Amino acid sequence: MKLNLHDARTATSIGRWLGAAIVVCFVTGVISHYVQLPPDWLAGALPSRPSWGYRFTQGLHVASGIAAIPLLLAKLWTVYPRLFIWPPLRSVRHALERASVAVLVGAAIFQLFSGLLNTAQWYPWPFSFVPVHFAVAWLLLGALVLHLAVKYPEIKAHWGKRSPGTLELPVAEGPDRRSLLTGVAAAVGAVTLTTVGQSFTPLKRFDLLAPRHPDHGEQGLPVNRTAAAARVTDVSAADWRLTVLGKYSYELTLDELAAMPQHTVTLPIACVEGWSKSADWTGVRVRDLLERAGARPGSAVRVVSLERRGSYRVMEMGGGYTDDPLTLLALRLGGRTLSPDHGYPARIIAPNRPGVLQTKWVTRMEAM
Ligand SMILES: Nc1nc2c(c(=O)[nH]1)N[C@H]1C(S)=C(S)[C@@H](COP(=O)(O)O)O[C@H]1N2
Ligand SMILES: [Mo]
Repeated sequence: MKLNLHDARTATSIGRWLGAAIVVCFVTGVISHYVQLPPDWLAGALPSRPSWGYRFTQGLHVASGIAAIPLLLAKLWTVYPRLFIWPPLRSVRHALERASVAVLVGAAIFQLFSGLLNTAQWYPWPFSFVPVHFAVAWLLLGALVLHLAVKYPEIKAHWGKRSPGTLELPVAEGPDRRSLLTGVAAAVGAVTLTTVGQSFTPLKRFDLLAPRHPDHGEQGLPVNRTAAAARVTDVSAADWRLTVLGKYSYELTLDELAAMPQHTVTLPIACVEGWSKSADWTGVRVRDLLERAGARPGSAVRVVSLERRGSYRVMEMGGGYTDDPLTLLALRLGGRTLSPDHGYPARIIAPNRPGVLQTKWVTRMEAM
């Protein structure tokens, strides 16, 4: 007799790991969303420390999402016979339950695969990723809470190690539950180990499957949008000016900027797409630039790039970041002049910020 692994006990065992991964992914995703697109009331309160905070939460977001993929596949395999139960709808309550499971499965598949494709910068869909991924996250959370409520009696009955009513059948003729769970755990371990090095650099030598390797890129740092893609390849040091707007607006040449007090900080680029890499940046403190324009300490700033179009041309940064001595308008990376792809002649680097907000090719700063 074959042990039936399409049962509630197996579904519960895999389901709790899947549920945990989805909850971690949801929480870190919401953090990422509000750090990247804060409402006005939050923008001024976002903390710039710990400097590795965003790297940690976003690394966890992408890792938990990737780990959830084999868990979701295993869970769907465990429960798929229920798709074909007959009669398909027994009552109104049953119809509603099936509809909620359809939403849950659809939302989970959409989130995990749209997120995975996003890490590869592949957007084969006609909508913009961030708002849709964010909205469906809430749909997924709602459907998950409903599912847990509906299934509570079954989950409770099968949660413990030795649940009553579960017959342990002979395992000789088929894979036993333990083997299945070990296999699923091995799959989760394998996809995690071969991708997590993209942000957790101690494991970078195992980074075989992630789209980015932290060491691959100019000046030892990956590049998301190149100078060519942003059409800012023809910057001339002689013509470039930094304009700082405030009570006392002023303009600086590149030489004048380089003559201001320079500071070196070690901070990561932590890309929303999942890769992170720390580097040494040298430049002028943003707070010194703002102070010189007569801005109050802790003023917010709007930063404008030379880039003509693109979602990251203009960036706003709250007072928590502008006041931090680690926040620089950087001119150098690893001791050398920034390469065009890394934002020559000047780019923002701030602690605890998503990579998308580390604006490259800066030309103007406006105290707010
Ligand atoms: N002006 C501008 N700045 C930008 C971007 C951009 O598209 N335009 N991309 C951002 C993104 S998504 C990331 S992850 C970082 C990457 O910095 P790097 O290319 O120097 O590693 O730059 C950010 N700065
Ligand atoms: Mo990014």
